[in-house]
Amino acid sequence: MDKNTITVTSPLLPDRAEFELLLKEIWNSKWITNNGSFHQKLEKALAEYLKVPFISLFTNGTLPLLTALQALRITGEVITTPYSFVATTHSIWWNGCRPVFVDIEGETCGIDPDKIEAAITPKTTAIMPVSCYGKPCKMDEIQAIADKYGLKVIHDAAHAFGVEVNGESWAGKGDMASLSFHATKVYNTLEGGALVVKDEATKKRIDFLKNFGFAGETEVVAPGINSKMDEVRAAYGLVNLKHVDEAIEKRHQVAVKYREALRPVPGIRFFDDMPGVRHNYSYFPIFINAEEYGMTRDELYFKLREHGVLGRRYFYPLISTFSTYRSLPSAGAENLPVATRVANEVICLPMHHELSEADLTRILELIVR
Ligand code: T4K
Repeated sequence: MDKNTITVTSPLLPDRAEFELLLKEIWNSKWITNNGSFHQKLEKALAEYLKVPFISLFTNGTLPLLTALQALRITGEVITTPYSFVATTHSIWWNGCRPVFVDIEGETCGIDPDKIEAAITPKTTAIMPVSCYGKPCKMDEIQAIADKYGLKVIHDAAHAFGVEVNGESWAGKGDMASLSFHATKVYNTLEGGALVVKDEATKKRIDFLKNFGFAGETEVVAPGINSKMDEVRAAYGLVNLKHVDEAIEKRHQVAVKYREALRPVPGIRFFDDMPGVRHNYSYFPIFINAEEYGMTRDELYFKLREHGVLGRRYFYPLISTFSTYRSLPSAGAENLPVATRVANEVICLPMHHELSEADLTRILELIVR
């Protein structure tokens, strides 16, 4: 890739000297996976950082979703959003359940609680909302509906690392919440992820499930899978955690500059901070009204690309339009008008801790007209 290319994100890398010291410890101990000491330390450090009671590490952010559905014994139909990364819906499918798509609202790009009840059938057992871009979805309303109908809530919080609402961790919301520590996320462990759970017994069950179902040397208590994080990634994660607040602050400064420059531009909408929320600025989506802006979303997207600015159209196309899912009864565009419109308007602008003033000037000169 040309060195002048500006990518949508850039991974937060840990201090190498510090990481190498931990690597030496791993080499000396010869303990490289299966709940080693760095794995245990990272679980403890993350539970403290995220202010959550219990957390179980995974190899990525897809397997915790899959495992949460297993652990909660979800069957039948699961209500979810089409406006997400495809892993959200795949996790439902891999559990032999049917995804039921419900439209989103424009305020957070999360599932619209006002449209959930109409999608509930006798087969519905769970709701899987997503806090898209790290914006807190309308969880109070979603949880109230779940409680009324006896449904479980599996919260895909892949984007919401470190997000807090009125001092409360957003990763604690839902019966279980899943996080992604992929390279493209605010906090990464190369690949990685986690499941946040509410009590020790549930954590124990999750820990069995991610280790083939083993409960001790000779006892298998469930049809588990292998999704354990290894020691190298756990050590990397421990060092990276020290720098994540600084990275979030740098992202915040980028958001402030984008907003300042884009606010006067007709036809471009973006999110402002929400009151009481500690945001993580994981993405900076803008939404283009072609008529007012004088250019379509795709015209702007390809113009940016031509000039080496690689924004991304997260989340276009909608999951419901992929060939695997488009024949589902809930997948039609007429059922999903807001998601369909938003997917056609969005560009996520480059957003990371290393963007320079010169990068921002280059990006904004291409957009502001
Ligand atoms: N739920 C939600 C709501 C999610 O968004 C995701 C993942 C998941 C669940 C599942 O979590 P994981 O199983 O992935 O942990 C990316 C990521 O692969 C994916 O993690 C993420 N969501 C999704 C939204 O985006 P791509 O295909 O867009 O990534 P890629 O490889 O095109 O990278 C984008 C840019 O990032 C590159 O142009 C440059 C930069 N980059 C990327 C990588 C991988 C780097 O600088 N270094 C790197 O190593 O999917």
